[in-house]
Amino acid sequence: MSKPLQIARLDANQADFGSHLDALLAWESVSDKSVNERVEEIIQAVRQRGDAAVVEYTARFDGLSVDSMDDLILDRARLELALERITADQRQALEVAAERVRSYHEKQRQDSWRYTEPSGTVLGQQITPLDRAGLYVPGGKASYPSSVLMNAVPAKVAGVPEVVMMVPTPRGEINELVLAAACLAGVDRVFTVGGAQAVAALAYGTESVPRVDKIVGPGNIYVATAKRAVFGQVGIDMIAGPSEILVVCDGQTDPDWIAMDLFSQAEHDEDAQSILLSPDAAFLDAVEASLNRLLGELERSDIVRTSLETRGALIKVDSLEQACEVSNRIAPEHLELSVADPEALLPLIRHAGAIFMGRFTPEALGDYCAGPNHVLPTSGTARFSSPLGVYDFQKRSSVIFCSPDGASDLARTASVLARGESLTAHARSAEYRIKN
Ligand code: HSO
Ligand code: ZN
Repeated sequence: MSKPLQIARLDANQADFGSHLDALLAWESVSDKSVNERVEEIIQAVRQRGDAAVVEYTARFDGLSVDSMDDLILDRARLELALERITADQRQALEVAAERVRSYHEKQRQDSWRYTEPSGTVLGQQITPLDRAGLYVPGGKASYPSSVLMNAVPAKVAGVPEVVMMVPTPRGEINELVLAAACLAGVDRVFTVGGAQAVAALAYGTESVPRVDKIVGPGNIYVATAKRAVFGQVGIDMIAGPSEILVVCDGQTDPDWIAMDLFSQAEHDEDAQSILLSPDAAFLDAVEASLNRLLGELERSDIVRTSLETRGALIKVDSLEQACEVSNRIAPEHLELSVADPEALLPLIRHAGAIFMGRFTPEALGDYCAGPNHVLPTSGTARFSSPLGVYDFQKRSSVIFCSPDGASDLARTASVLARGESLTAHARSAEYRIKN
């Protein structure tokens, strides 16, 4: 028997609950000065020396000594080869997931619209996709084929003609599942480059890497810092914090199921956060027992233990309604409503990245194949932001057409406002269009 799990037990009605909760939620993305400086240096080198700098950094950081950038390019034929190399089961699962993610995201596509006023003036909004998107895929333990689908499929559904992917392959280790997912998602080109140098190449372009308009996808501290640094030159998605799950349970779900749901986020990394809220104290005890019994069965039990002991909590609430209030304060990335009647609680939830309804909807299904995106706002940012979606790869342009009559009318208003701002040219430009 390994030592018992030290997970925090709290009561939402204890006097100092607020400060306990704040301490539990506190998480700062490390913004290390030395990381900033090194990232800045890499970005400048890639801007100035293009491919040569990318090749050098790839040799230095990934232990890949290649002669030129050509050796770091994987074309569509190589992606198709990856599809052949994975098992039939894996291929089928990826296909099912890609198809479900695609159908869900089709619904998000925004269409252009317009309306005509009685004067004949037409107003509207034209929707266009980005020309080119860049997708970063981490190497190592966080290299997820499912994330390739979640990032690339919405871009393709939006109509982005070219999706370029960057994935490091330290010492030449290639993840065939990642390439197979890229193939199914319709990724156009892949470079086996990672880190800040990959972000810099996407943001500024090199002889071989085309400059993109937006960079999406998770990454380590170097990648996140580089994305922040190139923001403005290109668009970026969110800067993702550690994964989180909040489970609200009425005490009637099998405690083993809830324990495993909590583990499922904790196993992402040591900083991940798993919290359970229940009005049933005996149920919290039962889940704690399940956590202790099942922990040793996990491949990543060390990561899970650290995550649960430093950032996890089992919290007693008065009622499911109070659980929803606490949940709104947390604004979790993932919220499971593991209760008999989740529909009754749904209207009480104001801030959550994704809401999993009922006992048969574990977050893991959403992570892979339910259809909605698994790139979600973390660290309380669900208060003001939304899941990654097709809309992140579409832009809006306003469209204005004035008929002669419409222009004449509008010009009177514009002229008054322009003169109030002492902008004579604006006023006269408008007044030329007034009919006399
Ligand atoms: N739960 C992660 C996504 C993921 N899970 C990928 C498994 N693979 C996002 O918070
Ligand atoms: Zn996950």
